[in-house]
This record gives sequence, C-alpha cells and structure tokens, in this order.
Amino acid sequence: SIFVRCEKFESFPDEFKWGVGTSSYQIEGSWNVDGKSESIWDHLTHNFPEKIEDQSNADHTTESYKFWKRDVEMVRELGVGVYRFSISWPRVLPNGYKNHINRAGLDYYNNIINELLTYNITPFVTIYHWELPQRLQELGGWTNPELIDIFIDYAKVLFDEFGDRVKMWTTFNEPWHICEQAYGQDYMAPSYDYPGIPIYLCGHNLLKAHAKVYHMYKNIYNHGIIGITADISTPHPLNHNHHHDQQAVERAYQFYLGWFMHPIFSKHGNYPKIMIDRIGELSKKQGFTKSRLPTFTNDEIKMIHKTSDFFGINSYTSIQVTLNDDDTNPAKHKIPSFFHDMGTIESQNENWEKSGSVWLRVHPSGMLHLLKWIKKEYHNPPVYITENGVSDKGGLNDVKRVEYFNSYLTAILNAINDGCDVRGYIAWSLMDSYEWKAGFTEKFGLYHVDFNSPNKTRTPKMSAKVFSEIVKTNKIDWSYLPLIDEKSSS
Ligand code: GBH
Repeated sequence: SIFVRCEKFESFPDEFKWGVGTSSYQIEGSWNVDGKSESIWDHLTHNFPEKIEDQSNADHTTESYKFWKRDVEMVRELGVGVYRFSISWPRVLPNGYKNHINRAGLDYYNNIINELLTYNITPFVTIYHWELPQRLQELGGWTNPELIDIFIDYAKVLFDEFGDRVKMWTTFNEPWHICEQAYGQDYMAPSYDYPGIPIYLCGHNLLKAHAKVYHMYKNIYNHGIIGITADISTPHPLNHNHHHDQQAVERAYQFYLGWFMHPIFSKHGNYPKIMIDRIGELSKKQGFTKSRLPTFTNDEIKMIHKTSDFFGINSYTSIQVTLNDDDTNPAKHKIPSFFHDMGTIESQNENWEKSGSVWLRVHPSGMLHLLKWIKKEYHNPPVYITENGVSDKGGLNDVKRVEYFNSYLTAILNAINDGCDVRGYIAWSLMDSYEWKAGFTEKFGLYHVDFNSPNKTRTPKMSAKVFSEIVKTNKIDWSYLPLIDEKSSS
C-alpha cells in the first residue's frame, strides 16, 4: 500500500467540518408539483429518453419533495454537521425571472433549512446545480449575457428569503460541466453538441454572474461565506519520465480548473495565460476574427478577482494525460474544440480499480496530488471538498465504498499534515439518486433507496455506519483500512 500512516496527526482537526451532499434534480421528484416549471433536465429526459442509459427520468426519483424529513433524519443519523443541497431554480421562479415567485417552492426549502437548524446542522446551499429553467435555455442559456442579471435576481430572492439562516453558499456547482459537457458535447442538458465556441461564452458569463452575486452578498448580506465549486479528475503524466507528459498535466490543470479558478484565486486574476495563448493562436489559424475565448476588461478582471471565500472542489478520480500537438494535418485546425484547444489525450490506468461508472476509477493518491497542486498554485486557499465518493451497482454491503472513503480520507489527512488548508469534507452522496445520464444504473449513496417502494424507503449501507464512526471520532476507521496495491507509480 502507498499509504503511510499519518506520522504527525492521526486525527482530523477539531474544527474540521463533515457533511453529506445531494442535488435538487437528483432527489426531489415532483417535477411539476405545486407550481414548479420545467428545467433543462426535465426537458432532456422527457423529450430524449434514449439519451439516458435506462431511459429513465427524475420525475419521481427519491421523492425528497415529499420525504425531506426522512432525509434530515438520515443526516442526523450520520452525525455530520453540514448538509449540502441545491435549490431548483424552476421550483422557486417558474419563469426563471423574479416576476413570479413560487411561494410553495420557497416553503419547501424553508422547511428543510428550519429542520436542519433545529438539529444544529449547517445548511450549505448550492444556488445552481444544473437546473436551469427551460425558458431561459430558450434564450440561449448560459451563452446569453442576459442570464447574468437574471441569475443575480434569482440569487437575491434566495438571499432575501434564506439569508438570515443560511450561512454557507455556493453559486455554481462544476462550471466546467455546465459549459463543456452541456454546450460543447451531446452530454449534459441542454446537449448542444457545439464544440469550441459556446463553451467559452458560457464560462465568461458564469464567472461574471458568480462574481456579481458574490459582491451583492458581501455588500447587502455578509453574515456567511460564499464561494464556487469546480471539479477535476486529477491529471497524471501518462509516462512519468516524459517531461512532455508533465506539460500535459499542467495544461489539464489549467484548462479544467484554471479556466474558472485562475480568474478568482490567482495572484492577478484573469484566465490562465496558457488558455489565452493557445485558444487565441488556434482561433487565428482557424480563421476567426478574434479569439473564441472572450477577453475580460481590466475592470472585469478586478471585479472577478478574489470572489470566493473558499476553494470548493469536487473530485472523484484521476486521469492520465499526454500531449497531443501533432498538428501536421492542417485540416485539424479547422475543428475547434475544448480538447483540441487543450491539446492533450486522456486515458485511464487499467491498474486503477474500477467502480460502477466507466469514468471513475479508484486512485486516492490523486486527491493528495490535487490538494498539493491547489496549495502551490493558489497560495493555500481554504479548501472545502464539496464532493467525493464512488459508485457501484447497488446493495447494502458496500465494502468498496468503505474502502474508497477510507483511502481518499487518508490522502486528505496526508494533505492536511502537509500543510494544505482543508476545512471540510462532504461525502457524495447522502443516498442513491438519479445519476444524470446514467439514470438509476449507478449508485453513489451512503443510504440505499428502494425506488419501487411507495415511501422510497431509505436504509443505511455499511458505508453509512463507517462514515458516521469517522465523523464521530474524527479518525479514519482503520479496521477497514483497504489493502489496495497501487500498481501505478504515482
Ligand atoms: C458530480 O460531478 C455531480 O456534481 C453530481 O451531481 C454527480 O452525482 C456526481 O458527479 C457523480 O457523477 O462520461 O466522461 O463525460 C462530477 C463529475 C459528472 C464526472 C459526470 C463524470 C461523466 C463523465 N462527473 N461525468 S464522462
């Protein structure tokens, strides 16, 4: 095993925050109940069921709109101090705009928040976890700069309504997914499949919307913390002795994470230089008048800089990368895409243990690399791991999930002992739920959900018991220490 027992501290810091997470579309169901309107995910799953692995949708899923009390009870059972959940924009503002506020939608979240606070659990609210009102998509979604002001209005409704009780906020969950996987590929809703162009408009608008909401919160409310959560699968060099592969690693970090985090956390702000240079150059070769990556004004750079009280990071796995700079074929320049701009080829290491998802292999040392990279690149910001977890195909005896949590938490403890300022860990996920394109075929829950039962009965898995033990003791449960033979040299 590559895990050295922690020499310095075996325990997580006393003030370390433990939590579990969910997102609205994945758990709520009741998609058209009490005035909620259609989101881009309702639209995708209803109109293109063939795009979902099991042709399912989240019309019912875990029915948390009905069974939220049980959810809070589970959070209590786990003993965690934080519950991270998201708000469904079309449930609160059915038109997307604040001209019609849906009281029933606000009440739903008020009930959850009040119940959490009754038991001293901190609500950690994600304002946008991918549920855009369909009507706003018809305006072009995040490629339309109009969305910035509309998003500010939406956030203001939430701050006005919940701000007295909610003290932890995230604007966007995983901007890379919101832009690349939704606009650049036929993958997440709205599945534009339009590579290389809308993604950068989307990113530009998201960053401005995020920053403006941050400033609004600080100016008007300011009694809590607010930030953004990005995601990355930790890149590793395909060939460790190859310095080109090290360059590929750096590119991958900058294109996946730096795209959104460099403007906020770097010393001077703005997009990473490597993105500005590469996309600018390629755009020119491709015959565009200007770079496909929009330019910020100096005022905008300042406005966006330092607008996150914490560095939110979701990470589940690792990838291997190598450079892809073989541009001998001139036709290649004509096809712009995020991946061509980045100029890397990705693969997975067959030696890394599989999970229930093709994209997710178990590689805990990747978490250590990632946290050290963040520390070095952004001068040790306070980090919240807002998502980490593993999928399987179901069942209560989830030994692999137990081993996954133990091994990733060991890596995180090593990072903390190395000086990384990790403040909290939010396990994904509280319970099995609707796993986007994978439908119900992949399970990430600490709690099993019986989707066929009328009450969507929730039952703790082995991982729930082990995780609650970790939370209680602030220590990894060594009796479950995995015997992972890391064949990779990283
Ligand atoms: C998280 O994103 C989401 O925030 C959460 O809602 C979700 O339940 C969780 O992942 C588990 O998937 O087929 O190669 O294009 C993490 C990012 C989103 C990464 C789906 C993998 C499919 C990858 N994941 N994505 S791929």
